[in-house]
Amino acid sequence: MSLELATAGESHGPALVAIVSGLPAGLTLDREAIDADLRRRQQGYGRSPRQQIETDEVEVLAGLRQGRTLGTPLALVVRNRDHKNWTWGMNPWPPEGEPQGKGTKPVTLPRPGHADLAGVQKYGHDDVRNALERASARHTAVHVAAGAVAKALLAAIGIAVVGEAIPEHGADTAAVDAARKDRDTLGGTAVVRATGVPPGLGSYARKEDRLDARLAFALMGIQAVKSVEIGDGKELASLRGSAAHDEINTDKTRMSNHAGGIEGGMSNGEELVVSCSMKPLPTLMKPLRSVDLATGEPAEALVERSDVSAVEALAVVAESAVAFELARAAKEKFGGDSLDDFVAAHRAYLARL
Ligand code: EPS
Repeated sequence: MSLELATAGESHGPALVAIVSGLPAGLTLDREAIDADLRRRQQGYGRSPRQQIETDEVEVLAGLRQGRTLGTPLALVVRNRDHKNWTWGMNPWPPEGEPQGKGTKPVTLPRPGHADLAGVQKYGHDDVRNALERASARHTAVHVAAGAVAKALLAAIGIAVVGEAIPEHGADTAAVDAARKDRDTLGGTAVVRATGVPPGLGSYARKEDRLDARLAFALMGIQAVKSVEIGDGKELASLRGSAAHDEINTDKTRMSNHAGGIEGGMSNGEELVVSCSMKPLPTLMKPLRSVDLATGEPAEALVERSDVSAVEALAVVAESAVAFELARAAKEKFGGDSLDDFVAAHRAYLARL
């Protein structure tokens, strides 16, 4: 059974939820390891005051018994603590009593660069909040919880995945301070590396199977990500073939790793190196020009509490996305309804190689 992830949840609604299906039975999960990744995602210089409200922790509702997976769908929940301030405005049901708290008035000032305008046009909303709540990067929290589960599965076959922010732009404290002073925002780049990846995850058989295409899809699906590179990425376009490719040693390792560990849509046994870059966040304290959807008049875009930079969080979210996609490819390759079967298939494959 393939590893799949489904999520739901609005930024200021009661909770974010995820269902991970296709996990083998018998995988031990460590609640503290999942919560540690959730905490890592909340950190980083330049985050919003929202992070002082949230203390993300995972709850498991199904699929786990006494810390071990049952081979049934795993249901994860991360509560939005800020919801207590939005119980009227983000109530799933028609709220009772007088409007109170946040989110009671319709938002009509779409932010350039956010999902606001196209979101209300597409779905026919008259309140931008109906679009922005789900478009918010808040929901990456539950993706990180699912990624931590994927990392546990990968660890069983010796694969480790680590993301880090490149220390420039939104991951540079001086640049963040300067942007905050100017009431502006910053983007930046995160690199994810995976070690222990055996050759042959993914396939050249169909474009949907290609590991590079799948990683690009997973990373481009993260809010604000605008580009993805595998290995040396677009820099390879300016090199000659003789300088771009990774020559092969007799033990089948490589003399270099320009390819970032992927050739022909498959892992090649070298370290996997993938990077992604995010644009500056679109909620500006010094708003850009927009339109008031209620009046049709020119207006400044919505100003509300937000991050100056979320690049450090991107590194954790990207790590989770890569981990989930690698776990999915590993599950396809090695199968197994139980963890023992999965691990045994991996061991037999390495023995054959
Ligand atoms: C976000 C806007 C901000 C961020 C949020 C993403 O939310 P708020 O308006 O509630 O301050 O804090 O990120 C998170 C809440 C989080 O946990 O990462 C957006 O518009 O994408």
